[in-house]
Amino acid sequence: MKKFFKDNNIEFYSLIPLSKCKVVKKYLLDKNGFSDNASVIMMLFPYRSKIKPINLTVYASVKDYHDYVSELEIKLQNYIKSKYPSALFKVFADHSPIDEVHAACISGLGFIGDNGLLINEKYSSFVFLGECITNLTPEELGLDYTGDIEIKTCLHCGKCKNACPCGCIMSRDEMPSGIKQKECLSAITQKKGELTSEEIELITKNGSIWGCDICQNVCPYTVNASFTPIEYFQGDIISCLDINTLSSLSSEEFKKRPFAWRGHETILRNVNLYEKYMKEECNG
Ligand code: B12
Ligand code: SF4
Ligand code: SF4
Repeated sequence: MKKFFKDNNIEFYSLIPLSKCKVVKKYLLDKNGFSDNASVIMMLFPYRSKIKPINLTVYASVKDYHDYVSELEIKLQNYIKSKYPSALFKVFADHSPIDEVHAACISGLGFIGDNGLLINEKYSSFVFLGECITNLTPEELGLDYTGDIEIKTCLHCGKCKNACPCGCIMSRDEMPSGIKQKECLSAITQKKGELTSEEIELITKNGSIWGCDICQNVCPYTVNASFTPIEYFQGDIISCLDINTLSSLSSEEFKKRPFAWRGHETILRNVNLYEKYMKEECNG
């Protein structure tokens, strides 16, 4: 497996037993035939390139990471099945049986910031998380389980909490800690249907029509963070999404974008809101 990761530019990975993870969607384990004895290879995929998007978040400006993960799964399948034809394994990202931030943290791949995200020392929080769950043993995988690691925390500098436009970051000394997901601007940009005037104002005034990067951009760990070495995230970046760019996308091209899963109408509504706001700003 080490050779596979090297060949695919995957720098941060770690093996842990599934029994150590917080299972949040058990049906995904059952559906794929995994027992409690399975193992999890957690992986980080850095995705921030040198191109800084203008009205999108970094994750919305690059090609959809779900497609990247599907391609990786096919490569992994060929690799593993050539040696272990009856091996059981599946790659998940996002729609996952486990709490991925927690799993990456206990795997030693980073620590959890007060903004609720996994922060890696080299790439900061601009890393997608994914995992391969398998019934292969550590010996068969050629990897060792990561032992108990010392859980680090972030600086608790308060910058993310102060900058959050929705006031939804709770620091660790508040209960409950973490973020209030319904109020997070990232969730608001993804809401279908009509928005309230407060929600419209939040979307137009905070610089992104899909997702929100504010608590990541202000984080001190982001200042000297490295850019992605993964080619998939370096090309075909949309840095500014306006009506012309959106309407020029063929349906095949549209499907490759991270905002496609919500349908055309939701992103079109946000683009229209943004353009209207920019026009009003220019007219004084
Ligand atoms: C639902 C969801 C959202 C929701 C709610 C987010 C939230 N934080 O609750 C919305 C739409 C708002 C959202 C937004 C974003 N998301 Co999101 N989201 C998810 C998803 C699908 C599930 C999260 C969840 O509900 N987990 C379960 C609950 C129980 O966890 P929780 O309440 O957050 O807290 C747990 C952990 O944080 C952990 N924990 C907390 N503190 C500590 C401390 C220690 C010491 C330990 C060990 C554990 C621990 O334990 C808690 C309880 O289990 C995950 C993928 C996944 N399957 O995990 C992606 C995921 C968390 N999102 C991701 C991303 C990229 C984002 C955005 C940055 C996108 C954007 N640019 O707009 C924003 C960031 C918002 C933010 N500050 O969190 C990435 C995060 C990558 C990273 N570096 O951490 C994930 C992992 C997807 C992926 N596969 O890469 N997201
Ligand atoms: S993503 Fe934006 S709204 Fe959500 S917690 Fe971070 S700063 Fe706040
Ligand atoms: S901005 Fe400060 S408090 Fe927030 S996650 Fe980064 S180091 Fe932690």
